[in-house]
Amino acid sequence: MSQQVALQGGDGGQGGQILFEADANLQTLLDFKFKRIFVASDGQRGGPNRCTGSSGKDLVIKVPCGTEIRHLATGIILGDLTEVGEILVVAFGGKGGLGNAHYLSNRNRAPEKCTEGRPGEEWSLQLELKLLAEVGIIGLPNAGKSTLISVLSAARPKIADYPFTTLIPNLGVVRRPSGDGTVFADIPGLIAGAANGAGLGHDFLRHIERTRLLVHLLDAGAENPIEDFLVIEKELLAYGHGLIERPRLLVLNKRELLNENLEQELVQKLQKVTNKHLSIVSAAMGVGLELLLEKVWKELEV
Ligand SMILES: Nc1nc2c(ncn2[C@@H]2O[C@H](COP(=O)(O)OP(=O)(O)OP(=O)(O)O)[C@@H](O)[C@H]2O)c(=O)[nH]1
Ligand SMILES: [Mg+2]
Repeated sequence: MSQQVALQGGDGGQGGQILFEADANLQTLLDFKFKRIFVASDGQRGGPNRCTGSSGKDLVIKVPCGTEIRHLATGIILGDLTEVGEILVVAFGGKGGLGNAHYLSNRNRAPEKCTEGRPGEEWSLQLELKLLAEVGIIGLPNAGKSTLISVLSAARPKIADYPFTTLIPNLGVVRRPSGDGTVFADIPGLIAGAANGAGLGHDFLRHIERTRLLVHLLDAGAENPIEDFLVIEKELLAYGHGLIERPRLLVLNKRELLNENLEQELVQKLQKVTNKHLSIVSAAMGVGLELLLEKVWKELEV
């Protein structure tokens, strides 16, 4: 009798599934530089007495919030994990095989037949991190972008009087009068030809793709702030992804470097060329920042 039971083999267990989960403690995708292949565990063999094997353990891969997951070959976006704890199942485990108990008949009480389990899904995926900031600060190198975020928020990025001080974006939370926080991103400087790889290129602009507002910072002490404005506009256009249509506030920084007459003249010229209202600030001296923030909050209300 026990022999007969032993031959009624149960089904194999389902293979584990693979899923991504957005984790608040991760800020980068660096872990994936070193580990690129992920395999969930197999389902267990079926046991005697029609006992189904246990399912394979799921494999949970943690990624930072803001990770976009694409199918590598087609580029189709499978998911965009923006909220902490958000989950995307990317591969289902293979179905377990059928044990011989399925082939029992009155004539054959100990069939040697069974069905093999199916392989689990296998995908090549591309992960891309796009920061989640509502406001992006853009401009040429040295315009004072990092200085601005450092005076508006608790962020403490490196600040220096040479170009390309910022190499990776800095995030800072700026408090509204209501106490709510809004995330600002200070990104590396753009230069003419960035779309073709000049300077640090323009790939980092993906980090401001999700912003609702851009603050374009101009250096009042530069030789030609109007030309500087046009350079950045051109690069935004070249980058695409709708950035050129994003609402922008134009801000002239380093105000104290201009005397009153020069300031008037420059402001008028800039307004004519840009057709935009201009905020004039000194990030370093903390001048004009309250007015600037008022404008930011107003823009974000819309
Ligand atoms: N005079 C004056 N200098 C400023 C002001 N804001 C920033 N700076 C100076 O400008 C220089 C560049 O400032 P950063 O904040 O590093 O400029 P950035 O735009 O982040 O530069 P990159 O990271 O290289 O793109 C530093 O020496 C700052 O101290 C300002 O309002 N007035
Ligand atoms: Mg900087």
